[in-house]
Amino acid sequence: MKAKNWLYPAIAALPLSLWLGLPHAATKAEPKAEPKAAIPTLTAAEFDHARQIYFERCAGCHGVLRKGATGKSLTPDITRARGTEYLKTFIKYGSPAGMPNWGTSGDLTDPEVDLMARYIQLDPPTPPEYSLADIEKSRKDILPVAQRPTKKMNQYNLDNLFSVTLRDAGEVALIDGDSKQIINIVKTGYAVHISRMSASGRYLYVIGRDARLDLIDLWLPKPDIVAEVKVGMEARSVETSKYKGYEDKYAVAGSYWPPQYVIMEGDTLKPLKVVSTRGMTVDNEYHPEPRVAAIVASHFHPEFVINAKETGKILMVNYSDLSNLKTTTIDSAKFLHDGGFDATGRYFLVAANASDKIAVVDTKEDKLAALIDVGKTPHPGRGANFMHPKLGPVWATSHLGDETISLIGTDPAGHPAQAWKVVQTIKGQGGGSLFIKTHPKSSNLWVDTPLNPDAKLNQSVAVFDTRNLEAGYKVLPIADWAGLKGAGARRVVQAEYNKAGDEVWFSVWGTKDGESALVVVDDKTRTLKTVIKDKRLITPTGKFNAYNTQHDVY
Ligand code: DHE
Repeated sequence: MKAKNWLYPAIAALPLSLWLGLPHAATKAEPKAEPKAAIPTLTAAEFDHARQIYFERCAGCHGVLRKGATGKSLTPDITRARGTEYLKTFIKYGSPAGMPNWGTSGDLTDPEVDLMARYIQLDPPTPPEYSLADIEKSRKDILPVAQRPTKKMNQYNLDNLFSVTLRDAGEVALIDGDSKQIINIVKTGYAVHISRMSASGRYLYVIGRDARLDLIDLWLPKPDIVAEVKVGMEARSVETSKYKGYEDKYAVAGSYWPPQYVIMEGDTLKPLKVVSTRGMTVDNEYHPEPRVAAIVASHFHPEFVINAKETGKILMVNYSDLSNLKTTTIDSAKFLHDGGFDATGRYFLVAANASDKIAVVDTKEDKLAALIDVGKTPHPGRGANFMHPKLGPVWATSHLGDETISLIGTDPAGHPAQAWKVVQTIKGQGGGSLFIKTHPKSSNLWVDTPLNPDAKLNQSVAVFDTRNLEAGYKVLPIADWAGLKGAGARRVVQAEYNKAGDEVWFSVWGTKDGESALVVVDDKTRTLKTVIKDKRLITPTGKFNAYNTQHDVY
């Protein structure tokens, strides 16, 4: 029996038992503490199938070693005590605190729900390590630098290009934001997580969950991939050097497994330095799997801001001398996840989601500016910056675990009384929110709720007027507007503005075999502008407007 080659090509040659790092579950002796009857058994084929589903659906929240982060710890001592029936219910129906309803959404069949409930009662397999040599071996110079154009060779308005993740297709769609036409559909890694722009706006980097990083050259007559590398087994984040003098020079990708980051040449993806994030948590306990969550590039120093999820350590990695790498380690709170800059670009606000806190880093002074208690499981995406009519500049986050939206004051010089405090809490539609968004030219604040188990909530979006938050929100039925055929999930996820800030795009995330769409809303009138439908738009989720992503506009 073999590991699934398409997903882990670099280790496909290894015997499965080595890749699992454990005796195979189907033949494994029972753990000592539990009675034999309490431990489910899986056939080898079932185990392989479950491991694949776990990677695709569960590992992101619960961790490869299942020690928990955004999701709860699922180590066998806990799962066996819960038992198969309890676990099946949870997996099938989800919870308002953010566990997706995998069964009722149609993502998993009943037998798969049953399989996963049994699988997570077995010991988690440990994947292998991945060295710089492994990374280099995986690299493909598809169009070498010498053969690339020296100027832009197309007529597209690249500032208004959207890179759209087609999650289950393992592709991104490059869409012309002006004409709404698809420019190209590019084959990428599995379930691309984010897209990031190089400082110059020429290169687009997309990272798959399977840690495949693709470099897209937007200057080609038809923008396409020019280099590719696999940086690990599982990843979520990528960023490029933005400091003056280092524009487009380096890229950095963080992996979930192995827990490490790699700094590469920006235009070839040649790996230059790999650094492990394993070590002590902020509570001074060793953690074997501190996964790399959000990464941003400092505008004040030649530094990457790298967030190690499980340790709660924020690493300010100075890339000016890679042989003598200087890193300032900032202690914050455990379970760092996603975040964005304040409107000035000086402060980086990141959710320590399972700690219910937002950490604020001063990227000029390389210090923790504050650690702020917010609602349950904050999940801002990059967050939303706007001018509060009474309280000055604020940055906002919504939450996975409750319906609140926390507004945090971000102007210590002009509004010291408000700085780094939750200055107002407003209530949205419900829990299960993932992303909140506004634009400097807009007074709309959009809050999605794609992980709320109630279809009414996960198929619509709430919008507030930032000039009058007390008036509450209006609900727009985005999924209804998409007019999709057939049944199944159609979660409305992640608002993203165009460059001008006068329209806002939503994904209507359908099933893999069904229809999905992008819905474009006129920001001023909050009415439907257009629906982008195409049979190639399979499960769209994240969308990244080139200009807004390049310039940290949100
Ligand atoms: Fe994400 C951002 C991790 C599930 C869509 N997501 C991020 C970031 C991290 C992360 C670390 C910040 C990257 C950065 O800024 O450098 N996401 C994870 C997970 O671990 C998790 C919880 C589970 C998993 O298995 O991956 C997870 N994320 C999802 C989804 O299910 C989403 C909704 C759909 C999808 O495509 O997978 C999803 N995540 C996104 C998007 C962003 C993101 C769209 C960027 C938002 C932005 O506006 O910047």
